[in-house]
Amino acid sequence: MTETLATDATVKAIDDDGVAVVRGVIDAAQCDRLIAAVEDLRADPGPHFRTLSPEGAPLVQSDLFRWRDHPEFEALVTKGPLPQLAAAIFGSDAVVLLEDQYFYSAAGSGTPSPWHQDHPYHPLEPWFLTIWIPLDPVPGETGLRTVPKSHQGPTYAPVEFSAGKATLTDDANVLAGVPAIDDDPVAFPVMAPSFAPGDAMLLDSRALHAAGGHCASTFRRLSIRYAAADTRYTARDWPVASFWDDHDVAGQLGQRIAGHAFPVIPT
Ligand SMILES: O=C(O)CCC(=O)C(=O)O
Repeated sequence: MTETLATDATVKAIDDDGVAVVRGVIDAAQCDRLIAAVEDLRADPGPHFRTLSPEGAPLVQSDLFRWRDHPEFEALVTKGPLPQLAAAIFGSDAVVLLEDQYFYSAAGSGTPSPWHQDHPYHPLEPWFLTIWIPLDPVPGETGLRTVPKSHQGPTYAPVEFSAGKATLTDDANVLAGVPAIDDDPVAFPVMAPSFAPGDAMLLDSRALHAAGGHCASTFRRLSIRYAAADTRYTARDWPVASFWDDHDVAGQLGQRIAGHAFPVIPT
């Protein structure tokens, strides 16, 4: 394994709290190149592109699985600090690249990313890692916030992010809804660090988190998700992200997901 930004404290924080913040994961020049890449990809939306904001409202948009379409995204997700951080967290030499996602909020937008866990959107076990990175200065209190230790609690129903075309399959839901986190600071003490562009929040996929809100300036950020090498497809009796219908592994219970769609990244 090559040099990594992850310290023992980072690995322990993910284990104990489900969250760790790592500063300066990518530098200003790479943030600028990734901002340009987000704009290139917005101009050429993929099959999973969604406008999340209600019709007529200032835009909040997102797209997934674009790393094969842009060399800047490919370099970010397959080389350097991100896979190395994930490998250190999973204690392995290789990780599975699960998903790259960008979020774009236009200046003046106000559509938040609601409180949710990443885990229930994916028919996978065990948990996986999300690395969230702001590329622009975070406008106000719109950075990622989380409830430390919530990765040890219940799994709640996935929440639909999109005001337009749905992102979830429509299976019957058997899970309780996410509680009103901001209304109960005793039960749900929220951690809301400040971020500079290029800093990262690492999250266990079972950790409750939210982001967004009123953006006085344009706010672009990335969520890159890595899974442990032995991650397998499992059945869910609740809605999952609709893109799972497109994957060969869908329905193959117990099947490892590593393969063409979800490549193994050696570190
Ligand atoms: O940046 C955002 O608005 C949301 C990020 C997030 O919640 C996620 O990627 O799971």
